[in-house]
Amino acid sequence: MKKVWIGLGTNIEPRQEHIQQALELLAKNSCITIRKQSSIYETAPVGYTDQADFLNMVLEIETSLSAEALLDFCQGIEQQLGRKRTIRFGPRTIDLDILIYNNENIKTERLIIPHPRMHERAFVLVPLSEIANELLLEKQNKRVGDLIAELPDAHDVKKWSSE
Ligand code: PH2
Ligand code: MG
Ligand code: MG
Repeated sequence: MKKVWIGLGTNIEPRQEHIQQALELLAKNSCITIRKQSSIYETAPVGYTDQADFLNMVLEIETSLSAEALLDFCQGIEQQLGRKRTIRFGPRTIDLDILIYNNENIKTERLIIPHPRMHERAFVLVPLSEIANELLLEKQNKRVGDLIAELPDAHDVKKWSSE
């Protein structure tokens, strides 16, 4: 079994439903067990800023799937939830990013793991710190909690509630 962290993001309504459906589809796969899940956070768009705010969260899962097979499964969920790929970093019904896979370094046409931008993204690190504050990002040689302390916008990432 591999230990894997996955980041979820959505900024097209109904956002909460998209997250919920993605969680259900992941949980239904007999090769995947969700071990931990962060709260849901509301975050300002990063990269391409002329779009709606996101809901983001992070999961720790255990899986027998290879990284490629997990990517296929995640992309299948994105398609089922109606994701259209148009603008890079643009609006999406759901985005599932494999952040870390079994502490492996993977570089293929389709996949770079650890996720190459995760260490600088508050919308990834803040939810991740809730479930893995001590996790070491080997490339940066820093723990999640220490990386957050260096981010100017970490306090903008706030827990979201549906009420
Ligand atoms: N995802 C992106 C680009 N920008 N901004 C926020 N706040 N949350 C995201 O999930 C996000 C983003 C590309 O995947
Ligand atoms: Mg992404
Ligand atoms: Mg993605």
